[in-house]
Amino acid sequence: NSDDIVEVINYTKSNQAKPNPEYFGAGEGMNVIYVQLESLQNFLIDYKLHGEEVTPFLNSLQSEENMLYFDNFFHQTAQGKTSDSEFMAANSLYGLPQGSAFTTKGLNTYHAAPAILGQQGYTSAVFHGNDGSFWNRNEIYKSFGYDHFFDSSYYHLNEGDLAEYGLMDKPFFNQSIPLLESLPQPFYAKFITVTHHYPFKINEGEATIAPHTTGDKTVDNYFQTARYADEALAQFFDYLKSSGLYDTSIIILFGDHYGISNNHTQAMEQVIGKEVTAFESAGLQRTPLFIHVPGIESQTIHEYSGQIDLLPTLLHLLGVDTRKYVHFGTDLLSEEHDDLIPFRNGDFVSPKFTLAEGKFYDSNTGELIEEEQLEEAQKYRDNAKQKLDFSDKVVNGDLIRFYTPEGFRQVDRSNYSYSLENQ
Ligand code: GP9
Ligand code: MN
Repeated sequence: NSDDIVEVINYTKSNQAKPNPEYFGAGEGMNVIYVQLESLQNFLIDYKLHGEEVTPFLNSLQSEENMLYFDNFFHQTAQGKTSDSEFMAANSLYGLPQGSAFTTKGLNTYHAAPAILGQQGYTSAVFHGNDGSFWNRNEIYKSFGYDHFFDSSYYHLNEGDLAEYGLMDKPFFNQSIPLLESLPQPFYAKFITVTHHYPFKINEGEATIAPHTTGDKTVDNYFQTARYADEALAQFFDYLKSSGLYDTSIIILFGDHYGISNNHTQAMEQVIGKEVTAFESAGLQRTPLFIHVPGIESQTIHEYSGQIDLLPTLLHLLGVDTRKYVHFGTDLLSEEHDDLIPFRNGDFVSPKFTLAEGKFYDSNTGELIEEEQLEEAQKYRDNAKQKLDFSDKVVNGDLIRFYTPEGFRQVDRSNYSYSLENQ
């Protein structure tokens, strides 16, 4: 009931992280361009196969100007996969432990990024080369307050350009350009890529690196579609630079979730050259995060962080006060950022302890912890569980509908329609 939201607000308020004055408002008024990189895991960064870099473009971003790279950023998705990562990035609420909140909670009330920014003069849009009904996107995006959703019906789907889940990334980005240019600025635009998706198939003519040699087809091909995704992204960046958008936009790139599941442990041991214990497997849930903000100094940041942290981080960069919103993550550029990163099953990572498959590890050594540390580690676990439980309470109870932050207008779903005919 409506009292429950008060308890939640008290909890999230007491866990807020003060913005870092060095970054607060650093991107005020700028466009926002999100790129969700399908299945891209962080072990690919700087990985060499047959003596070649697999993702030379992403690698080069580590030394790009005005770029932050986070090498301890984790995906926190569960069965909702891509949709869970979107859900967290838009709301700083956790996805559900089972199923997908996108599918089952599409009609809930949300205070999502497009709505918050929409009320500050931003135009919001999602670009995705798959059918709009996939993951119930065309419904939940209305609840999030997205002005536009350019799904596959807005793109030319030439037969040779199709991947398992829609348009291949290169034609997808190319064809997105006129759509992007049709938006008034400032905009909040999100691109969801698809080529680098299980089972990682690619035509021979498109492949520019030979597969890996582990003998596990999924793992071996993973490197070829990763290379393609990297090239597609490089092309998109060329456009952003030549059009001038690069200098007026915050750009956030992140991997949505793992591509190689735990069913491929043996092959992964060959890939990373060490035993894949439960601890290593938790570590493999790192996905890359890059944030470009014109004018800031480049840095590689080792802070432990997760997808739940993206929204407060972005809002603070834009100079938006987040105190009145119900967020379960914290600004990862803040001195007070919370570096306890829960996974959806109650496991967690943090700089000190990792809980993986029910066992506590020392995050530095990867060894099981000593008996005398157990009590402290259990507190971490309880803390992680509390975050997940509170978030589930909000999502399952549709509690946001009982709370209207001052100066915010609740989203009216009937204002939104994405079909091509109505544009
Ligand atoms: C489908 C694409 C893939 O439109 O986003 O979703 P996933 O299978 O990765 O959750
Ligand atoms: Mn995905």
